[in-house]
Order: sequence, then structure tokens, then C-alpha cells
Amino acid sequence: MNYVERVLENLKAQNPNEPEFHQAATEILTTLAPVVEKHPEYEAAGLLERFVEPERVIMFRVPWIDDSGKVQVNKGYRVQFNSAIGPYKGGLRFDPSVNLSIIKFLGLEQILKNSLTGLPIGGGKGGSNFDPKGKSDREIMSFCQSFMTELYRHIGADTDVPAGDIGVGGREIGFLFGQYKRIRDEHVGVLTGRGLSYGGSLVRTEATGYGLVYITDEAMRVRGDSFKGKTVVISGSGNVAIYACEKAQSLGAKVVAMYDRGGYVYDPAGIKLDVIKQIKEVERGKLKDYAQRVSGATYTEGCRGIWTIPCDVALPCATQNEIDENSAKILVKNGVKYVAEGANMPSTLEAISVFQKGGVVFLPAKAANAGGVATSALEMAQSSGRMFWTFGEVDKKLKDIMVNIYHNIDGAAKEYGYAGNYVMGANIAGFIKVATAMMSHGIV
Ligand code: NDP
Ligand code: 2IT
Repeated sequence: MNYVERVLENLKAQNPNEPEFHQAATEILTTLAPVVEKHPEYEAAGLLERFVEPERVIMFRVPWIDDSGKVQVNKGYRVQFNSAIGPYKGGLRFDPSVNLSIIKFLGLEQILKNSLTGLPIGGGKGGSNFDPKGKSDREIMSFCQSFMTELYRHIGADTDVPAGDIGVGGREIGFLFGQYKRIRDEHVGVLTGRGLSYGGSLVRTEATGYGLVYITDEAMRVRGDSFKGKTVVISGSGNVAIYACEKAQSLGAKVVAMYDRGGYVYDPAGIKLDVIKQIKEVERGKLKDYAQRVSGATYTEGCRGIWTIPCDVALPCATQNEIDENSAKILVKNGVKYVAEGANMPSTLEAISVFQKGGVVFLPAKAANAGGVATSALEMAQSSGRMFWTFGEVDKKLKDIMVNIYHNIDGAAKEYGYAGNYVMGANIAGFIKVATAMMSHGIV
């Protein structure tokens, strides 16, 4: 067994019942074999063993009282995975599916993603199994205040800076920030994705979706191609999906389908994004209503069917493992040319292999959705400098970062003899910076 195989085997034995963590670690570690072969000093320094072990895992009780007066208890998590290149940075996810395995997979991915941005941010992730669906604003506030009453002691503007993810948007960040400020008596950039009136950055709301389209557009540009006239399918209808749709449409693409947890809408004339925004952002409603409001659109219960719609570009922007091997085969058979991951780990390992064998340009999450956390780092810079950049300034920096990431992962893939394999390129390029920093720090 080689070094990578031993570390992976040990990880699985020591962390049983964490399938998502195993999946992310397998994808990453297997691609790092050529790097550790080239650098035998990494094995001597136990580098991979340290890389896959979080620096700190915090788990806590989150008690709160619902509108009927009943006491509710949720689980809270923050995994501070790696601070070699900067303070821990990564989102908070509030979703009933959240468990330690999911937070650890997200944290591990975040280390390499944050490295790829080129900005000084380490990797972390957190969240709760709290379900925001159907809760009143008062209940959301009560939960967020209780969550922060424990979390505040572990985070800080130079220590660990959380942000949003599934189920955590501007409303939740506001309540979390208010409670942090009240307890600590500090108005600092301890969370990103803040409102513009209290230190947030322009473009942060749009950043992940816009960034996803910018990097895909660059992959197209170098191939003499563009979004113009392309048929696009986007899964999800949350923050990432909505702004990916907005930017793809502005570049001349036709987005024909989106989904939420209930099912998918197919609109052959092109999705009316103002209707989606009204339903999902304003009403916090269900996509099912779209078909009632837009003639010519159809709604189908269930999610997977969305991948049977023929498209040139697929942008999975909802959640992990939403594209399995079978869906990947259907997409390839229908002629998909580009798959770029807006969500974290939306493709199973088998699906990735189908895309790569099928000649699809496949841009993995840690590169493709890095625009969100990159803009978070720009928000941190503005907070520290107590100044604000214009929309155009932040948008230009975001675009430059995404274009750089494309060329960085493309270059790393070529350097190691895997031209066009952006899974290899992203893992290798992201890892080398973190490994170099860890080697400088000694055994810590
Ligand atoms: P949101 O909560 O805003 O939206 C999530 C969307 O995905 C919603 O439409 C939701 O449906 C749908 N969804 C969630 N879980 C499921 C599921 N199990 N089955 C089907 N649909 C589901 O989250 P974001 O847009 O912020 O995040 C989406 C993805 O992007 C996640 O993987 C996240 O980790 C990743 N990401 C987010 C970044 C950010 O800046 N926000 C940055 C980088 C990655 P419904 O509307 O019914 O709730
Ligand atoms: O997965 C992600 O990169 C995010 N949810 C955004 C993290 C951040 O700190 O902005």
C-alpha cells in the first residue's frame, strides 16, 4: 500500500459512519499521489495525516423556544479544519440533514478551495441540523441567538470567520452578527455576507453564482466557445442557482430548468428569473407556483428528472450527490459539453468518472464555486481597512480571481501530465500552497 492508500484506509477506520467525509477525502487524496511521490519529505513530516485531521471540532447544544412555547434542542457544529494559510473561513449550513460527516466533508473541501482563491484564508465549516423551513422570523432569531451564544467564544475576525451556506442567508447572518456584537461589544468583520448597512460587501450576494459563470465562460473562451445561445440546466433555486442564472442569461444563454426540494420547472422559452426571485427570495415559497404563474412552463415532482433535459451546460447548484452515475450518463448521452459545480460535491465519484470519460469539460466545486468565499475574503479586507469598494471594483476582482483559478488548475493539471483533468488540477494546485505553509510551520 502506498502512502495515500494508507492514510485513506486509516481515515476510514478512525472515522466510521462518515460517508460524505470518506467521499471527499477519497477524491482529494487519490489525486495527490503524484504530489507526495515528488515530495517524499511530506510523508516524513506526516503531512497527509495532519491534513485530513481537523485542528479542532466543536460540537454544542443549541436550545431555543418555539412560537408555541415549546423547548427545542438542536445540534451545533464548527469544524476548524486548517489555519495554515489564514484564519478558518467557511460557511454555516442550517439543514435537517446536517451531521458531523457533512460538516467535515465541507470543511476539507473548503481548505483547498480557499487556497485556490489566492487569498489568505484557511478552511472551516459549521452549521446545525436546525430546519429553517416554515419557521417564523422570531423563531429564526431565537435559534440564531442561541447558536451564537456558544459559537462567539470560538470565532473572531482574525481567528475564524463564518458565512452563509444552505439555509443561511442575509437574514440569518444579521441575527448572528447582532448577537455576536452584543456579547463581545465589537463591531468587526467576524461574519461575511453581512448587510450593506453594517459592513457587508457589494457583490457578495451574487458572487458564487457569478463566479461560477465567469470560470465556465473562461473555459469556453479558451476553446473558442461562449455562453451565447447555449441551453443551460441549473439545479436548485437558492442563492447560488439564482445568480448563476442571472449571469448566464446576461451572457446570452437560455436557462430552461431549475429545481427546489419539491421538484423541477421546465420552461422551454427560458426561465423568468424575476418570477423565481419573487417566489424564492421574497415569498420563501415553492417552485411549484412558477408553473401556475408562467404559461408554457411545466412542473414535475421530484428532482433527478431535471438531468434528463437535454442541455449544453449543466450547473448543479443545490447540494451534495445530486448527480449520480445514471444522471451523468443521461447528460453525456444528451450531449452536455460543460458541467461546472456550483454546489459542493454535487457529483458522485462515479458521475465524475462518467463526465471525464465522456469528454465533458468538468469544473469541480472547489474551483468553480470559489467566487463566494473569495468575495468573502474581499469583504474581510474592506472591513479591516474600514473602506468600501464599488460594485464594479468588487465584480472585476471576482472575475480576475475566477479567471486566475481556471489557468492555475489548468496549468497544474498539465504540469503533472493530466491535461484537461481539472479535478487533479484543482486538488494539486490547492494542496501545494497549504502543504508549503504547513511544512514551514513545523509539526503543529
Ligand atoms: P440556499 O439555501 O440558498 O439554496 C439551496 C437550494 O438547493 C434551494 O433551492 C434548495 O431547495 C435546494 N436544495 C437544498 N437541499 C436540497 C436537497 N436535499 N434536494 C433538493 N434540493 C435541495 O443555499 P445556497 O444556494 O447558498 O447553496 C447551494 C449549494 O452551493 C450548497 O452546496 C452550498 O454548499 C454551495 N455553495 C454556496 C456558497 C454560497 O456562497 N452561498 C458558496 C459556495 C458553495 P428549497 O428551495 O426547496 O429549499
Ligand atoms: O461553500 C462555500 O464556499 C461557502 N458556503 C461560502 C463560504 C464563505 O466563507 O463565504
